[in-house]
Amino acid sequence: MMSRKETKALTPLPNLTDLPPLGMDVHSLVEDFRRYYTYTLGRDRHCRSAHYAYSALVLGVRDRLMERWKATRYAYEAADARQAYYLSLEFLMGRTLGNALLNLGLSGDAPLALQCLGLELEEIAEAEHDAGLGNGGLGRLAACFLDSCATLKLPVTGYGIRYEYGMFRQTIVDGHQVEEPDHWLREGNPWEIERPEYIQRIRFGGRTEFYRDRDGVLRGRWVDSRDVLAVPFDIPIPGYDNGTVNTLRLWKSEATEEFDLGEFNAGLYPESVAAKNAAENITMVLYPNDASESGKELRLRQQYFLASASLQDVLARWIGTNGEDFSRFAEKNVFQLNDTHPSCCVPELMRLLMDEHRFGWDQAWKITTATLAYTNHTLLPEALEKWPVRLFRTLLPRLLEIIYEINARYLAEVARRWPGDTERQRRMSLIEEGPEPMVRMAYLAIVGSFSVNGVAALHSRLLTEGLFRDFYELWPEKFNNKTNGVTPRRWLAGCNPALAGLISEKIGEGWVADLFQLARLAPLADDPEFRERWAEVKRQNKEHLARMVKDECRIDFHPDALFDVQVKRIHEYKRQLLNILHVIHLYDRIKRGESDGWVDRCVLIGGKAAPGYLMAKSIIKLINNVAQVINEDPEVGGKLKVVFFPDYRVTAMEVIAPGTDLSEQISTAGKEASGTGNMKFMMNGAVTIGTLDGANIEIREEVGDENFFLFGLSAEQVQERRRSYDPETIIAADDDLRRVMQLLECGHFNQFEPGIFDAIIAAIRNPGDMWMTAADFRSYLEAQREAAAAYKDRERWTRMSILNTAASGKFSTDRTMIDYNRDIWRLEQISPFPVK
Ligand code: 26Q
Repeated sequence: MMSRKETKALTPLPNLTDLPPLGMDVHSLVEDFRRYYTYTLGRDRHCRSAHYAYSALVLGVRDRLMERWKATRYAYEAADARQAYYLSLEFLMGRTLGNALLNLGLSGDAPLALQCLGLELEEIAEAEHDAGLGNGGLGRLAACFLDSCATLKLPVTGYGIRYEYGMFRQTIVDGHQVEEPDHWLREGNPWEIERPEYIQRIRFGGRTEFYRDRDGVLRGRWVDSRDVLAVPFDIPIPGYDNGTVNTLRLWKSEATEEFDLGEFNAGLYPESVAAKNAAENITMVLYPNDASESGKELRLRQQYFLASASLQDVLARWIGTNGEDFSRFAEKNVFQLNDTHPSCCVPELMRLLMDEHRFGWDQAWKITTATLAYTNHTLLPEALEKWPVRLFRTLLPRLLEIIYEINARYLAEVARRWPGDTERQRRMSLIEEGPEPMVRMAYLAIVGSFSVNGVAALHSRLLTEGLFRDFYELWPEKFNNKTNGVTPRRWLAGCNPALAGLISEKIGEGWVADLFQLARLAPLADDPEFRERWAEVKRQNKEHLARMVKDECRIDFHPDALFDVQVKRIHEYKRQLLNILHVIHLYDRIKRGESDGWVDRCVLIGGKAAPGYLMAKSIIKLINNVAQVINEDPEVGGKLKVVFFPDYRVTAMEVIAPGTDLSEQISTAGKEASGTGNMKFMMNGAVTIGTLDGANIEIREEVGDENFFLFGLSAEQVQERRRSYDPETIIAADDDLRRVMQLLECGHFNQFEPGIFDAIIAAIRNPGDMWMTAADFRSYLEAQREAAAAYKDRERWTRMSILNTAASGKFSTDRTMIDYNRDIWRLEQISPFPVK
């Protein structure tokens, strides 16, 4: 590997980058494609690989983004705009091409241009790998936020990590999940621009030294550290039809020049290469856990690496224009922390201001707590991040000192507010005492931020009543709700062109950037002709989904059947188990000849399990075994089909959501912070069967309870019932559940694999079952029966479908970003300079 050397500085001519705008017509696209394909990529008509056609197209599209990118940056600079930075360990972007074409207004002309060359866009687009730099909801939310911020012309930059390996690819072998590495960058990534001119240096290890600076002030300084470089790669984020292009900056770790082989004693050659590797390992792989993984040093390195690189980048830009005058820094900058993962920002910003920019504690604290804001994404106490103090001491010693100082000063405030309440001080301390003392990252984030928000109304309320109650009592003004959303560009206009076309035909195209306009569809639910067309589009989308299921799972889904879908990470609280118990019940009814008034159903379940989460992996195995028994039974036939769809990811959801009738949102109430898949399904005209959890509550409020299949205990009832929960009695009193348990327990689905589902069975029967699967079984069955009856009445179902899409306006991330901006960021919308 070459080291990074300074190149000689140039004085560029003023007109070096002044160029006429690129054509946005079919002819210009064709010409550019040919030039890139032939000269830049050096291919000709003998080349059969879709990769090069894809690359040639992307290079042409990227040029058009590039000129808007510059025009946007200049406009932000000229306005001296206040800017926000969205810091996230995850950005689950999926594919970029289709979205870039849509937002640039090229989704009509690009396919025509390719047609002129005898190529098909759909086929070429398949060559793009998903950028799977996230686990699930939190990562995809970050991606949707970026799209909406660009669309709203908000000066927001995303900061993340450029993982060499993204979310693992999931294959299913004998019904078990098998993980394969996702080397998504192997064929290069034409969307990224490396920017070595903005490299930052990140410290690890070492110790603190105290010294007197030139004014005689005592200061700390981090010495004997082992340093790593952070190299930025920028990805353009276009707004919809508005000329704005924002930036997602992803950091890659590299060894510093000190690791250069030449500088090492020849005898230490292997050690020096190993040390270099350790530096470059930091950004090697995404942790595939969607709940915190305890104690892994490399993960803490990643978190600090992102926090430090991003803060230093913003500070360097500030100093570039303002010198060391930070008086207006907090006025002009705000950092949004996506969960606690980047919460090292709290002590790191303090360190940078004090140790590197000579601030005193109070001034530094003022700036820190005026610029950081924290979003929480979980209610599960066990998922709150904690790191061993011991690990901080060796890896980030200077940060630990600062955390202790923050803690001492803030606990003094707690003591002033509640004198003598030592129990409360212990509870609220940033340090959890015990045999292995831990840093409580959520508390650190709350103390260091001026805003703390949850992601749905129920979630935000439960945070202030439960998990963060003490903090709410201390600082009620910090707490607020920001209900999640999804971007309608990807999740309706992009993934469902047939439905988007029908909608635009009736109400115009304004809805794409103003989703509340979908409300104008509601009256059309009474128009039989419109319903007919709506149903026809849904049918086409179901055929498309059925083809994908056939290709992936070798099972036939008939589009007349009710398509019943649950896709999300596999987790006990999300209760894929409840879904499969219902499937077993349907099978039991067929086998017992109880199929009067039957409604044919195709059940699709998909999602990844964290590799170390054994229960989640058993649930995948159970779904696969149940599917096999049902699909192979000729007596069941077309009445019921079940698949476990492998490798669920962004690109799969783009086919799944448009083809779904019934959206399963069945978490134990009080456990799902928000959910966002629920919103994608609703937007695409699926009806929800769900509990009163997360954003389901707001979905039901918007669409009306007659257009939503509600079941199950409320969050309050769950709490209440926990004390006397007795699944044995529930099972004994419910013939349907008893028979389902009997089928499971007699080994009907694991004839040749004795005992493999024992842990699952025990969990259902356990009075301590946190997820209370048996408690909601009966009510779930009844809701499912209602859903089937509603589906049978095609007119009624289509009406419900239309009304769901019509009521989905609130769940656009445009609305979410307007809320963040009004209450937290307070940015001005800034129009880019025209591309001339
Ligand atoms: C933390 C530390 C170490 C390793 C991994 C992690 C980690 C990684 C990812 C912890 C949590 C996550 C992801 C959480 C997540 O996706 N939460 C979901 O966020 C969505 C967006 O707000 C909500 O809609 C979902 O309800 C919530 O579960």
